[in-house]
Amino acid sequence: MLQDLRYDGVECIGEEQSIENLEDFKENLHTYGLEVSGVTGMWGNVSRTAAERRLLSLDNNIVEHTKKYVSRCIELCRRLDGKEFNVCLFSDTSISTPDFSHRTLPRKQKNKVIQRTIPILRSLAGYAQENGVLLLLEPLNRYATPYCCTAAEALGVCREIDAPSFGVLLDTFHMNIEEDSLSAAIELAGDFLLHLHFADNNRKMPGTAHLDFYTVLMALKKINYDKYVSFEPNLEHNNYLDSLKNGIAFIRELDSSLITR
Ligand SMILES: [Mn+2]
Repeated sequence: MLQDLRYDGVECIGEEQSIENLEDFKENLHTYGLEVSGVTGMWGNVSRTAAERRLLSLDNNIVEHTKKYVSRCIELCRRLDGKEFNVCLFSDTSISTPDFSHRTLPRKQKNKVIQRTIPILRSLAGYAQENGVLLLLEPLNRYATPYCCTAAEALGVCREIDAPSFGVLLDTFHMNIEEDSLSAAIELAGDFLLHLHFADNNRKMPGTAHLDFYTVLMALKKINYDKYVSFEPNLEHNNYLDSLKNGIAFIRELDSSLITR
């Protein structure tokens, strides 16, 4: 079905119990000519377990617990023949007040906190490399975390880490909230951009709201982006088939119009 709709692969969620029998799952996908693009990290308020994953913690047990989670997801990704796994920067409430205006926490303080993750991410990037997997930093938005909300911030971390296995994942839903320009953010990320999540401005399937995917696709074309893009919508209903069909038809059509325009 996914193949008929012109999907090339699937992105799996970073919870080990989400896949019962890994080998069967892989074989099923391959039968239909589908690949696993990668594994996406379960961070923040998606679940109580996810909320316990915080790379920016003053409690070393939490940092260690989070490092173990990332390592296990890297291994899961390798076992699925996937290419990438993403981290997001969540912190303890004790070291960050919510900053919904970006005016509560001074930039200097934010950078100082982000700096704490550099050695951790560097070592995890090394582990990712050993496993043939890319470790990607995904900027979110101010309502999720005050740390790392833009392509520029993620690139700053990337440059410091300076490892071939470390890059950036951009998500159009978060970009719509935080970036001045969708295309400028993509162009800035350039060769460091190794995966994208697509969702519309209201986090529904692309094409259902008003995010400018034409501009997004044009910018991707400009940087010669040739990696995976995966849909990451929150659907309010269970009619996945229609959403899968409409989302990819919308993006494929827009993409082919770029060539002929
Ligand atoms: Mn995302």
